[in-house]
Amino acid sequence: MADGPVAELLLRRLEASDGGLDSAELAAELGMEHQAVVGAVKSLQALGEVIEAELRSTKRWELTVEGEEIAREGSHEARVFRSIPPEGLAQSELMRLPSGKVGFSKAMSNKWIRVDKSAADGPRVFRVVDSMEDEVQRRLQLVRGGQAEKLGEKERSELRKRKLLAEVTLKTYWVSKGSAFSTSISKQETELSPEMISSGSWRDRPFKPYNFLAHGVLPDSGHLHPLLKVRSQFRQIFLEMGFTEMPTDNFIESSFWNFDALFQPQQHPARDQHDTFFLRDPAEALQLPMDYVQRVKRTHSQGGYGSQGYKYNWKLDEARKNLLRTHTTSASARALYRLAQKKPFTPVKYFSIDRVFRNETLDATHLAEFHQIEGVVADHGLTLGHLMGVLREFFTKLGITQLRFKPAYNPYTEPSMEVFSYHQGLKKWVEVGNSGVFRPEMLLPMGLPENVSVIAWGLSLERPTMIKYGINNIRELVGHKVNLQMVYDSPLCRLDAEPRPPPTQEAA
Ligand code: FB9
Repeated sequence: MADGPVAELLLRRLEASDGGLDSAELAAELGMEHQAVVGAVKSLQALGEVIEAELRSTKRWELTVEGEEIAREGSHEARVFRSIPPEGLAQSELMRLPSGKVGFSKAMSNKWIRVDKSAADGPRVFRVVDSMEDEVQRRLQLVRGGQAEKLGEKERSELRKRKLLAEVTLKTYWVSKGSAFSTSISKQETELSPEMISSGSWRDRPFKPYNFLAHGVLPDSGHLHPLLKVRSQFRQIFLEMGFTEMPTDNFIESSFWNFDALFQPQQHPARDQHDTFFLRDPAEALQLPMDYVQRVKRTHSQGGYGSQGYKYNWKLDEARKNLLRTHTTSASARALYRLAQKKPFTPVKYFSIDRVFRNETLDATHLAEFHQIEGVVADHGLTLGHLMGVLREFFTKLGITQLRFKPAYNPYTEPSMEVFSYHQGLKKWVEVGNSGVFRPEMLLPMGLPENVSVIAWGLSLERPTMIKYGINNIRELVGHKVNLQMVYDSPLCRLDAEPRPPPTQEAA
């Protein structure tokens, strides 16, 4: 028989039954595991209309492990009673018995035994009655025999309170004949083989119906971390806007490109241990374009290009110090310097998305590293208006339309603006980034033409990812505490679409 002996038995019982049968009762009758019958029901269901099977959940009483043991060995109180000889038993000795503690108090409350506290060598326990009925064992055996209904509610709840009995919900099937019911079912073909076609035997062979609703086995595949899903969305946005990605394949940077080239003075607080991870080995950058370095030195110490500079003694050693880059704006500086070497000047749009490192106080939204997203546009006569315009275009593609700009300060941009957006879900204005126009003191020493200005902005990758995926603590997103299931189950990221609630079970 195609689907195994259980299915055969079930069909014959169904044939014999009037109306239908319950899978649990059939299992009990056949003395087999309910699961085996459920397996047969499922395989017969897959054959189409042979049977109808309606899932039912029935509550029934089952003995717990301790209940099973008592049904076999007797109740603790009964065992205590039996262990007391006519001359009594020292209470201390009785308490050492496995059922001692529990049994003693129950036997006492059943007035089966008594304690003589004044006995010579300490309290002694004696029988009060000659024999007793182990009602508990009897009742548990009743349940074990499937006659739980014989017990009264009170008796049942007492046994449940003693954790000897538990009510379990059993999912059973009420099986009835289907429209194509027969006790003999031939194996349904699942494959149309060349032989069948050449022999024509396919014409009279039953084929298993296709289940087009079957989900199919999810192919084992890699799973992109949510951060990488959002990163590819941001990349897509920049590429759509005609930006080119800057190389950022160096976490280690010199103080020169990370700070000095950006006209950030050497005594700026961000340049000390508290904000920046400096390197012990390799401690110093050896390769620096010295002619350009001299111009940066002069701009910092004496000024130039219409700027008074910072009037301090700029030190090359300080600029040589290696560190973990604190922003990808260092990569922008390198890219703009390379651009400046190419004459004549050509306008460019650059972007970068990569890791930056800051020795900051750690909290729920800050780790010592994050991914910075940066956009840079270099062209003739760009103004703050152009910056606001490109920011509107950029954030609109993120699904963020309501923007507000707040004056801010960065050592390397003047004017600078923090960018805020009104977040519907959070019902508040959220800072979504920072931006500004790079200072001439940064651009002219590179060799960029006078009338070329460069606008730029930056934000993090983690913040939008946390908001998109509803993650409140960055450690759930990044680091050793990340639960990989979150990565496996993380839905596709559509930045410009309202976050959809995770699919509910029945939809799944
Ligand atoms: O990402 C940030 N916020 C943000 C961005 C997007 C977003 O999307 C939601 C889906 C809707 C939500 C929030 N911020 C920048 C703002 C804050 O989170 C801020 O508290 C933390 N900032 C980081 C730095 O923290 C020390 C975010 C990070 C940041 C800040 C500034 C820059 C880059 C990253 C920059 C820059 C810049 C400026 C001028 C020229 C060139 C670069």
